[in-house]
Amino acid sequence: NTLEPGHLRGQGGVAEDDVRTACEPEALKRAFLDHLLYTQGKTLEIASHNDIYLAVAYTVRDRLLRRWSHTSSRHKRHGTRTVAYLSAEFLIGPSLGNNLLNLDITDALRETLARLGIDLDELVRREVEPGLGNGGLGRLAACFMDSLATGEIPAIGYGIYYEYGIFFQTVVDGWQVENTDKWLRFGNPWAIHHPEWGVEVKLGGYTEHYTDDVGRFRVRWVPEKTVWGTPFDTPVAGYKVSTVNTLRLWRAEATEEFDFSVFNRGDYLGAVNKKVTSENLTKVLYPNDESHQGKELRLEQQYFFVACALRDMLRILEHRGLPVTEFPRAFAVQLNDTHPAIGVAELMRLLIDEYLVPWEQAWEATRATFAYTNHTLLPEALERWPLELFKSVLPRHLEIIYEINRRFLNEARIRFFGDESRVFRLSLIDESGERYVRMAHLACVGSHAINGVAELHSTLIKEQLLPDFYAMWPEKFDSVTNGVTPRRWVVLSNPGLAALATEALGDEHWIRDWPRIAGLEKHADDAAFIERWQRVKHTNKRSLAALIRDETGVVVNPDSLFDVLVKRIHEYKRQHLAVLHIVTRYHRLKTQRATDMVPRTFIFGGKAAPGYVRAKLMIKLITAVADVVNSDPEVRDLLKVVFLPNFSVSKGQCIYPAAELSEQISLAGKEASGTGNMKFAMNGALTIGTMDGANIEICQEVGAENFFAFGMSADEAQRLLRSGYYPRDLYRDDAELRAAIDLIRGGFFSRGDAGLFEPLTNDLLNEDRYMLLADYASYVECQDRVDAAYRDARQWSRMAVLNCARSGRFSSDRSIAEYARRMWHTSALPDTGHGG
Ligand code: T68
Repeated sequence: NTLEPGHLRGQGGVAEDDVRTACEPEALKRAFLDHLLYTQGKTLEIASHNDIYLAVAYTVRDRLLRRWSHTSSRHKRHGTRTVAYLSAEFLIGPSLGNNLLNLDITDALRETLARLGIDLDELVRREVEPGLGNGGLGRLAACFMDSLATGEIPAIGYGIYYEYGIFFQTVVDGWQVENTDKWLRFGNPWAIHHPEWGVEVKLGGYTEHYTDDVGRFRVRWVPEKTVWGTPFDTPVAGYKVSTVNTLRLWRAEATEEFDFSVFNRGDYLGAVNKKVTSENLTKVLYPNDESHQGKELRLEQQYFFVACALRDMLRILEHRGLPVTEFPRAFAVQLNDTHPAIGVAELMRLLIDEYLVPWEQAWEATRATFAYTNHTLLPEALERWPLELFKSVLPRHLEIIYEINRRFLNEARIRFFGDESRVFRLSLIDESGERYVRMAHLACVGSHAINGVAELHSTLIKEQLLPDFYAMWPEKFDSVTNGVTPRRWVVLSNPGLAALATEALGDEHWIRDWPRIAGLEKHADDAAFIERWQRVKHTNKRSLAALIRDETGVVVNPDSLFDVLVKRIHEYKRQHLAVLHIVTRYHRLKTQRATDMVPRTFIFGGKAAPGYVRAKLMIKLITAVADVVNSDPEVRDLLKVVFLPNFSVSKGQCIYPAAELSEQISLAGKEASGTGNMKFAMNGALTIGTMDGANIEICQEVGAENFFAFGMSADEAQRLLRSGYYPRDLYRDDAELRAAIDLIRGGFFSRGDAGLFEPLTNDLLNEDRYMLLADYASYVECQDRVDAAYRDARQWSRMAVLNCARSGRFSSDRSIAEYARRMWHTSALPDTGHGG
């Protein structure tokens, strides 16, 4: 068994292997000191924090490498279908703690380092995380990589090695300020660079059509420029299994150090400039979630990583000695939203232009290869590229897309005889005004499966987003509810809860089989268990309170109700609805001396897209209300409001375990799924939420009596909108709502500056696209029920236990099992224990 320390003995392993592979404290110590000296060039006496961190990281990475290479040779030998998960974002979070957990060496290493006077937990806490994603979509990709490895499913994650990840957020005078995220400054010990697997990627230029020597019709793409892509491979270990999969992220470089034609003309700076331009390609992650801007560089990024990924798969195919026609049997390619959808045209291009496969055969292979996951219904998030821009970057792909479209629309004309308006709607090219390439349509025609990320979302895709495609191919449409990994989001984040669960359930099987957490249910009425549960929660709350104090200076009461809203800042997510409720509470305190209120701490966190002015104003509103409320002596600790800057994976790990109330308050029909909602529930927070996304499924699972549901359903909201929605009438008729809005727009929270929040308040009164005012009364009433419930601490904890115990469905292990069975047709390839 490769899991046994020192397993290489007897397999021809030599002594040096021990320092790389053995996991006993003595071996770990030697390995660490070796790396400190021979990799970092330091002795313990003069080592910096970073030297120590890197030496520890290399020590841990060594322990992944043999399994990693065994995994890839096993995959090669068995030729099992490999999942290629294509995503522009992988928000993996810090690696050290996760790798230690999955290798099962946390305690051994902690003990070893402690003897050297080093605190492992501090190294874990201070680790710089790669912010290579915006939010839910990128984090989902990371949870999926963990579950694929744990499920021992052959998989490679393909994406971009951004030099700058999502910006680092600070708050200055209440406003968001963006700072660059130089996550690579001190080195990244987890990735291994493989320049030898570099790939050339063409961009721009034009095409030439010609007939080759044997009379075949051929196309040549003459690019304007080429860039060089090289992969950075990060091992992704499964939990206590020998499988180690790969996350392969690509960085762009110049193909030639200098462009000699320019150089020879004496334009040295011009030549170097071209190199810099190529390297700009993977410089920075676009920080906009849920909004599409047709930027050329973004299209180049998308094509770049997809082209690298497909080339890499062809290289692997060849290495396995398989012909190109075996592509779909070797790979199942999952498109994480439309960002990699250009892959459909790129695989076609490779097959027909470079491998000379006939069109029909190439098309069949392409469709058998791809599957597409949609993550949003918001119209502004749907990717469409202006035709001219698209043509200037990818001239050959545009031709291929035209041909795909021609054949597809002919099929549609026959299927929907006489219905030209439907053909117009189905087209891959939007011709209603300025012409665009519709990436979701390309993804649909080029895939054998299309899925939404929660039940409601999948229904709305079929009924509203892509109804014509659904009419054409109902069998392609599926639904896979998102999930999150319990390894990171419970075991690593909430060790107190993990220990309690293991004790109550009698073993650790729940860590790989999350539905077993249901076993906690029978302890929900056990007073001793509840008391321990409460102690864990209280400890977590105290840690979060300390973090809040360190980062914001605000002192919060750990005995107050921790009410948390953390996610990207967006109007549809309605953080400002939470603010209206807080202002209503404040107003009650000031006018009714409502001192019997349950003390609450409202904790906000999340980033706004730098160009999203409204969202940034929402942050200012939160901080402005916080300033007033927190400094009003009359309020005491009945009400505290905190905006915790730079919400990230690491921050999440401190926040979810300490939360008691999870705010999931998007307008029904707008949040595709949500995944934070699941992290909260697993950690025993109760949800106050709308019937949106996966909230609906969480409510079903935990029981309506353990869930604070409010607001309109998606149907009700749409009906109200259609029948005429007049937010000003609601304002006029609801005194508390009026008081809250008037306080904000009268300048009470902005030192008399009545204009500051006007863009927000005017919008609420006049348009209110996300219907806050329609849900306000229901929300506030529901929050009053939360107070009443919280007064009975024992009963509250019982409900919290039930939320955790009934969250079994929300592990990403379940999501991955569904994708594997229904869309990828892959299965696990476990290690039989007989070496590589
Ligand atoms: C999220 N989408 C959904 N997008 O909003 C959320 N978009 O409901 C869902 O749970 C989650 O995906 C996982 O399915 C995003 O996070 C982005 O971050 C994004 C980034 C770039 C462009 C568009």
